[in-house]
This record gives sequence, structure tokens and C-alpha cells, in this order.
Amino acid sequence: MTLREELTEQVMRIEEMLDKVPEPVARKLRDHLKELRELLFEQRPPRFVLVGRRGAGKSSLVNAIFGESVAEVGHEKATTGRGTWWSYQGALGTLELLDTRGLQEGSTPAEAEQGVGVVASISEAIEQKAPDALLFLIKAKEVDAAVDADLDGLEAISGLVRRHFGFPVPVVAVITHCDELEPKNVRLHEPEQEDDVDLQEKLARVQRIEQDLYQKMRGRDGLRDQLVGVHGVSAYQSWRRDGTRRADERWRIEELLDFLLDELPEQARVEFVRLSQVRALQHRMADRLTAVVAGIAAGVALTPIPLADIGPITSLQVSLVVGIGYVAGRKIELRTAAEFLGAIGANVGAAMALREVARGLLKVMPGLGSAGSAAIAFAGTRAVGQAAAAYFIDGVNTEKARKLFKKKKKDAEDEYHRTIEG
Ligand SMILES: Nc1nc2c(ncn2[C@@H]2O[C@H](COP(=O)(O)OP(=O)(O)OP(=O)(O)O)[C@@H](O)[C@H]2O)c(=O)[nH]1
Ligand SMILES: [Mg+2]
Repeated sequence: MTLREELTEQVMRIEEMLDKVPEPVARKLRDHLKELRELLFEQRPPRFVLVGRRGAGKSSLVNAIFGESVAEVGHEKATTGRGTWWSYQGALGTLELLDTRGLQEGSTPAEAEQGVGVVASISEAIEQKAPDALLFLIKAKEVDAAVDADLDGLEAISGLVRRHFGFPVPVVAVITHCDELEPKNVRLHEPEQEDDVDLQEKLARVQRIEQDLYQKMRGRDGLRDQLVGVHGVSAYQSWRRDGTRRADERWRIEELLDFLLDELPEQARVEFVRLSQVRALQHRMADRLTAVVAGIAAGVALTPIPLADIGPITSLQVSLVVGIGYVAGRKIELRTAAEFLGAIGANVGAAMALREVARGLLKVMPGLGSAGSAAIAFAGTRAVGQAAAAYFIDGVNTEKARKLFKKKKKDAEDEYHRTIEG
């Protein structure tokens, strides 16, 4: 049995219990379980269409997303002269891209003007797979009247997705080469070093270009509702022959990734965060997984089946640890995750203890009901998630993770006591 199968089965066991749970709780549990399933068990690479002129910085943006120099590694069904989906493989994950590079040049001037040639050449690829977003790339200095021809193509592609899949695909405009704006020698990626007045002048210029492009795109019927953001960035990195990085002048790429994450369907989020290797995003995803799993654990504890919570709650915590480890770029076996729980003091024994604490609470506060054990299951699971994030993302040692687990669990429990006693 694969890891995924094993975890899926555990979630199914919880789902089987759902008909014994009162409906409002069951509904919430179902939502959480659906999110967990999509995030962890149905994950797939994110898919972007890159639209932009030659040299706009499409390849550089891909490298900027990965934080490393990646190469396209084969594609599905090569059709010479036509756009196809390409897989880009980084150290920790894969991105699927449909690059419209060179397509504009391949069409007749009349076609190019209306974006017809571009659309014809990628329609087949788009019909194979729906993109998660269209990324429109344009150099900061090229956001001028001539941008209309590019927007024709963009609009046509978004129309194609809408006709074929029936949904408005999010469109994100990325203004590249912002570092080249005047004052030219002001470095956006090292703002502390720069004169503040100069820096503000440059930032204001970026902002004005963002607003111009936003207005232009909002002015088009076929883009107005799909346009979700306009982001000025620098994607510049350079590499030595041996593959090591010589320069990293990326600016506002993390913000762009943070923004893109929100636009992705759940199934593509974990892979996106993993491949980006950005710690802030990893924490964001770990927090989300923790909240979802803690919510499920609390719901499970509410089920009126005696001791039904111990098995599933431990399984959930194991899944959470596996999930957070994965987000952090590790591939963790179930056993390793269970060992981690043991090492921080949150093993089955701890789940048992949680239940005992709940029982104790029930004695001193009759009428509290299983809401007490729900709160405790929630606190325990949340602490597991926080300890796992510290261990796998920040790299703290087991001892620190154990202390953190104890503290976070106590914090959450104290908070709970204050809430019910105060
Ligand atoms: N200064 C600066 N240079 C950039 C930036 N993005 C890309 N470049 C440079 O611009 C040039 C073209 O970038 P590419 O990423 O190859 O552009 P592309 O859109 O993939 O080009 P084609 O594949 O030919 O269509 C390269 O020399 C990059 O290093 C940026 O944000 N700032
Ligand atoms: Mg390229």
C-alpha cells in the first residue's frame, strides 16, 4: 500500500463515522475532510499559461519561482510549431507551463494583430488541460500603447478557456524588469543601501506603471472580471556555468508567489509551495493544514462513540506531520511521522492522555460534554502542527520541538480554561 492509499483509507474511516455525528458538526467535518483530501491526496503540479513577447522574461520568471535554474524536461505530445504543455522540474517539484513564446512571430501580421495565430496554435494544448492561471508578462518599459496587441492575444486565450471549460481563468499581469526603471542605479532588491528619496521615486514609477496596465486591462470586456492582480517585479538571477547562482536580484517575487497561491485550486497548492522552497509560504501552508486537521480532530472528538477518537486523531496527526514534512521539501514515511509524534511526546499515549484529561474535566465540570475533549483534541493537534512546522521548516532539533509542543499544547489548553471559566 502506498503512503497515499494508507492515508486515504484513514480519512475514509473518519468519513464512515460521519453518519453517527450530528449534522452541523458532520457538515463542517465533511468540508474539512474535503479540503484535506484535495490538499494532500489529490495534489498535482500547478499549470500556468505564460503570455509575453520574446525576452519579456518568461524563462526568468520560471527560474525565479523555483529559486534555481530549471530546464524543461519533455512535454506531452509534441506538435511542431504548436504550443504544448511542458513540465519544468525543480529540485522539489514540478510546474506545468504552456509558453506562447515565439507564437506571435509565427503568425501572419494580420493574425498577430488579433491574436488569432497565437490562439490557434495553443488551442489544442488548452483543450487538453485547463490552466490554473494565465500569466501575462511585460517589460516595465514596454507598458505603452503597443501593449494592446498583446492584450488581444491574452483576451483570446482567456476566451478559449472560458468556451472550453466554462470558467473564467484568473489572469495575473507581471511587470518584469522593474529594476531597469529610472533612477537606474537604485537597487530595489537592496533597498536598505539606497537613498530614500531615490528609492521612493523608483517605487512611485513602478506603481504608476502598475496602475496604467491595470486600467488598460480593466478596460477590456474579456479581461475585466478575470484580472486578479498586476505585480511589478524583478526576476533577474544569473548562473555560472557550473550551475551555481552568481546574482540574485529578485524583487517582490515572494509577494507574487504569495498572491498566486491564493488563486490556485487546493490540489495545486502544496506542490506550488513545495517547489518554491519559500519558507514563508511553507509556514502559510503548514498553518492551513494544521487548522484543517485540528478542526477535523475536534469534530472527531465530538462523535458520541466512546474512545472512537484516539485512533483517528492519531492517524490525523500522522497525516499532518507527513503533510508538513512534504511542504517543507521532505518525503516522510508514515513510520517516521509516527516516530516524530513519539519523540515530541504526542503519540498514541498522548492521545489517550488527552482523553483522560477530558474525562477529568467532565468530572469537575459536568455538563461540559464532549465539547471539552473536542477542545483538547484541537489544542493537541494544533500543537503537533506547530511543532512539526518548527522541526521540518525551521530545522529546530527534536528537543526544541518537544518543548514547543508541550508549551503550545498548554497555551491552547489554558486559553480554553480561561474561556470556559472566565
Ligand atoms: N534586469 C532584468 N533582467 C531580466 C529580468 N527578467 C529577465 N531578465 C533578462 O532578460 C533577458 C530575457 O529573459 P528571458 O527570461 O530569457 O525571456 P523570455 O521571455 O523567456 O524570452 P524568450 O524565451 O526568448 O521568449 C535575459 O537576459 C534575462 O536575464 C528582470 O526582471 N530584470
Ligand atoms: Mg524563454
